[in-house]
Amino acid sequence: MARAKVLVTRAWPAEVEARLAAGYDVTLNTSDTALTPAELVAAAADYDAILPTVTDRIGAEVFAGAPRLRILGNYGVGFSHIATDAARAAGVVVTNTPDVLSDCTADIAMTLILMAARRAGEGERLVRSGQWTGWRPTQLVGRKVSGAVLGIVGFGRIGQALARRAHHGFGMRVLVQNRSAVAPEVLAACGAEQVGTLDDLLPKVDVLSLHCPGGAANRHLIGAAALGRMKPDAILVNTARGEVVDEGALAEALAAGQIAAAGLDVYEAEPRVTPALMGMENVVLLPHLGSATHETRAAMGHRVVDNLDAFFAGKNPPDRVV
Ligand code: 8YV
Repeated sequence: MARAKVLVTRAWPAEVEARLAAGYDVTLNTSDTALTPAELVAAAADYDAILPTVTDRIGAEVFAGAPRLRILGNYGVGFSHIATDAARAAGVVVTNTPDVLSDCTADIAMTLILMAARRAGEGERLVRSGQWTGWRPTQLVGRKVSGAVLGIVGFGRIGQALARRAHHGFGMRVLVQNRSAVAPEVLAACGAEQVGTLDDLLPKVDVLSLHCPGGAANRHLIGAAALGRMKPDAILVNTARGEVVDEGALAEALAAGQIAAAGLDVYEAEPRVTPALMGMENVVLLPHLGSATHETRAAMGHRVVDNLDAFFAGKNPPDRVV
């Protein structure tokens, strides 16, 4: 039987590329250049499987006509870059990679909390500039993280992993806002308390960390109105999806002192960042590093291939989202 034809849209960890090459008629992206929209449409006509990342906008046009494409094995847990309704209508299966990146993404959220609260980016820039004149009691004084109140929006696997770190490692009080009721034992495991609505949560927290899905439903969930309900000394952290935060409104809120600082790993139009944020000392900007460890990136790749193997063996892939 002919091997399934598989396209990998970006360069992946070598061990996973080798596993793919052993099982499939695979096309790798050795130059690691993002595909154009036209190349993605053409690929859907040529391949049984495409393995995209967050840098590939898989719009409805990819599913138009009668593509050869049968499965999209997304490399990543978030899939708001894929037009899932169009995939469903075309009978194309979509899978993602949950679990394996929860710890590392929670680590990056904690990194941003600490960097924003303790002014680590500013400090690093000061040292590198050669302008540091030595220790002073009033230099780069930030806010204490231990014991502060952390608000978590979206209490899935990553939100819970952050709550464990924050509560057990830093003695933070954790408040949670989630679409559905969270099981009492899940809350108890990290001393967390669920509040009713986002509006209830916002005025109560010293740090707000976002862990909900992206996409149309949560677009600009944190905009001018939400930012206006936060404390003036609060910190906003986003490791979820860029579209959850209205970047323009965030820049205005920071400039007006409505909130104190922000830490961002994701952006509305990656790799572009709202220019006003780029010049602000109280904003920490990371280049979408959430899952960027050797261990996790390999595990994500293997998770995609596990899904692919199940699909082409005629089984339901374990991480099927469409
Ligand atoms: C990935 C992420 O690296 O998994 C996700 O949703 O945001 C990142 O950790 C990225 O999406 C790769 O496609």
